[in-house]
Amino acid sequence: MLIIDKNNLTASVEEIVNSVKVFDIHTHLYPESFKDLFLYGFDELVTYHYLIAEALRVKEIPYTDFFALSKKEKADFIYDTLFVERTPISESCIGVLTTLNELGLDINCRELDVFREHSKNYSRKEYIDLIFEKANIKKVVMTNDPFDDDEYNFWKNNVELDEHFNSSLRLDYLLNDFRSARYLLIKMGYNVTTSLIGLTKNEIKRFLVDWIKKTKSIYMAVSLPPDFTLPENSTRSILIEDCILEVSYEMNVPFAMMIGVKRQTNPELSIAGDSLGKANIETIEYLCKKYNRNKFMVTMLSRENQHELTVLARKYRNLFIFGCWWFLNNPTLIKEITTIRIELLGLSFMPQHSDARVLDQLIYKWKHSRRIIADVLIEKYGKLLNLGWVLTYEKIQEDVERLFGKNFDDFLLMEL
Ligand code: FIX
Ligand code: ZN
Repeated sequence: MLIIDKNNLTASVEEIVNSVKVFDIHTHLYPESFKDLFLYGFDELVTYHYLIAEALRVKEIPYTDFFALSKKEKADFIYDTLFVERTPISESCIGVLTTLNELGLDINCRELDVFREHSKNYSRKEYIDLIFEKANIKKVVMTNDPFDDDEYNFWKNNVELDEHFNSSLRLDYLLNDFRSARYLLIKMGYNVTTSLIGLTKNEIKRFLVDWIKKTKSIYMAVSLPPDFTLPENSTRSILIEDCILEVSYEMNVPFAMMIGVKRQTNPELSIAGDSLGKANIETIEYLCKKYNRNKFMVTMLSRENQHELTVLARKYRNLFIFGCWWFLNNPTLIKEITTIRIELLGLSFMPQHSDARVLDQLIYKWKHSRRIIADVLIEKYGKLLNLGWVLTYEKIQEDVERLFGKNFDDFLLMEL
């Protein structure tokens, strides 16, 4: 047993935070068996939609001209704009550099073909292993959308799964565009009418059960706009209250709500055109209270919602809060939000998920977050030491294991 004191605190926490493997519970990654959906390598890294928004903000080129470029041309354009003409100082730019650095590449080489060639030295399988090892990841959760044509076909053809990739059933289309989803459900063999009568609800539940089983999803998920409200008289509310929550309870598959995204604020920016807004916390309160035997996972996109969401989690153990989502995944906000959560909840939440779309991003997303989580922990453990509390290396390791995965495993197993 190693006793922690002021002299070894910082080094011990850093060592533990860097060495505990992470369960990354929300990503947009796929294993190699999903062919073109599996994104990796330099061009994908540099054409991440976070960087598209930053580059098109400062270069006056028609959006359509940019989107007409090939992947390689887009990467050249973004690299020239953000890394050559300017200093790459934003979080997403630094992320690219952190990733290249960790892969052992010289970030000042400026020869993009050198960066491009690097991933080609490995088979896809080897590259996944390399990135998981560098990022120190145990498992990731994919975002699996049966309403997406490409993805649907992989599942229909019994795509090979990989034990490092868990699934989650994504229901945006069903809940945010039921009219269009209905046609696809009919095509998939479910007898769904326009009015949500008993038969249709049963068919939707049948769809949910079938697809949870087919994909082996460990939770269902949806992203929702800032004005998401329950209870209300809407198709979405009927689908959630009468279909999803029933299946979620019966199958012990939590319902994850990612709340606060304003889709296509600037449609010309395509995937980079989404924004955010403050949402209504009462909706989550209503759900946690009324459906107190259901499990809810929630992350919110607006900074303004973070404090009230954390307070609500103190009131309901069926509410699991996770991650610093998307526009919150910046050092200043991760530090603030993680501190608020630790101060109000102790260790009972999941501080981060990567949201990685490109395999290589796991490296920087987790390296940057681990640094901040370690800083927050060092400060709090320091306070305990000042009070004379006896801390051990093993205990800190247990704490970090909770934050990096065990809390979520326990939540899945919890009996309500
Ligand atoms: O809805 C989501 O899961 C979002 O995370 C994404 O759609 C978003 O585009 C993203 O990549 C955020 O990091
Ligand atoms: Zn996401």
